[in-house]
Amino acid sequence: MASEAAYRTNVWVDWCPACGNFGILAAMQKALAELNIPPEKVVDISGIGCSGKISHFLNVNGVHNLHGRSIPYAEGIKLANPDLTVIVNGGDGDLLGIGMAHFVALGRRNLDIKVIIHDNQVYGLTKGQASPTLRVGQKVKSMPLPNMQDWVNPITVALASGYTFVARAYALWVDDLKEILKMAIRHRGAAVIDVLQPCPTWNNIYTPDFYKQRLYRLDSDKGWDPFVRSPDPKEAAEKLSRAFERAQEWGDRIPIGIFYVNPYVESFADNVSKVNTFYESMPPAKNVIAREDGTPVIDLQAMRSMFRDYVIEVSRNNRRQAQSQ
Ligand SMILES: Cc1ncc(C[n+]2csc(CCOP(=O)(O)OP(=O)(O)O)c2C)c(N)n1
Ligand code: SF4
Ligand SMILES: [Mg+2]
Repeated sequence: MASEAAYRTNVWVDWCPACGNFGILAAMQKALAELNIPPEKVVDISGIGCSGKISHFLNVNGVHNLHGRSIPYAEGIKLANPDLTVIVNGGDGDLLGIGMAHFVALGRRNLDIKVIIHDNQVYGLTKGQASPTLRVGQKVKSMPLPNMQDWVNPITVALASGYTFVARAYALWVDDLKEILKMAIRHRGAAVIDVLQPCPTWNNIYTPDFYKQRLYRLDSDKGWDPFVRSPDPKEAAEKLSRAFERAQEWGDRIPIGIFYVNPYVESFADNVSKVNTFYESMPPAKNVIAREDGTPVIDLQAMRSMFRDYVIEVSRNNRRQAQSQ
């Protein structure tokens, strides 16, 4: 097992005291260490928000990306180099507001990427406006009026979009979150973990006290089995429907844990391999682009003149066509 310290940078962690993001960072470092994945084999892509700063604090490859655009960026990286463990960290605003279309698209593709939603129900970085996970009628500290829009439920959206690993965790229960993260990373397919993350600076509704009184673990219920254990579509449909039902629960009792896991769905990479038989053995990142002496394999000079000849030919044809009309 690697040491957690191997995944720490020396960048000052500037989140507010008692921010739930600290728990998510610690759980990630522990999970990667216990899975013994070398830092150079991990890529963390984050969006803009307090949550997005995490890629500076994790000693792995990282991209602090545009607001809402982490998922397509991650998809490009994973497709180019399937050997990498690709993780997206984003806020509830980043992933479920501006980035919602990409969030849905990743579920449809079932590409092997892990999405961690830092669900604090606010736009933390921009001073506490309502995010897409704040309920209608609620008013957190910095809002002048109660929220006029209702929420989106990250679990039901993920299930409906086709994610094959869907879970919810709590940022301050670091060991539980770490275990779920490890399972998500081991799962081959699109995974999402909705992490309930207290924001003590702006969110005075969803506080640690609020959660302490309501959270319960799904696996404390003896009959709960979220794992699809055979390729039989009937079993998947039944487990999916139970997951949808359980995801509606948000009141005196709030479930955390694993809602649904289906390892039998083909991923986008499997489908790419069917079209391009070389993809698996020679994905783009493994293509040889230079000889041992550093000269490029492709003759760029020849390509340039081929391209020039092509452009000249096209413009000649266009001119001829225009003259004949
Ligand atoms: C394209 C674009 N639109 C808007 C913003 C302004 N902006 C920065 S962070 C943010 C929301 C952050 O909220 P969330 O994604 O929930 O992250 P948190 O800070 O809560 O972790 C917004 C709207 C931006 N940076 N880029
Ligand atoms: S504003 Fe909220 S989410 Fe952002 S660092 Fe502070 S406590 Fe954390
Ligand atoms: Mg947020």
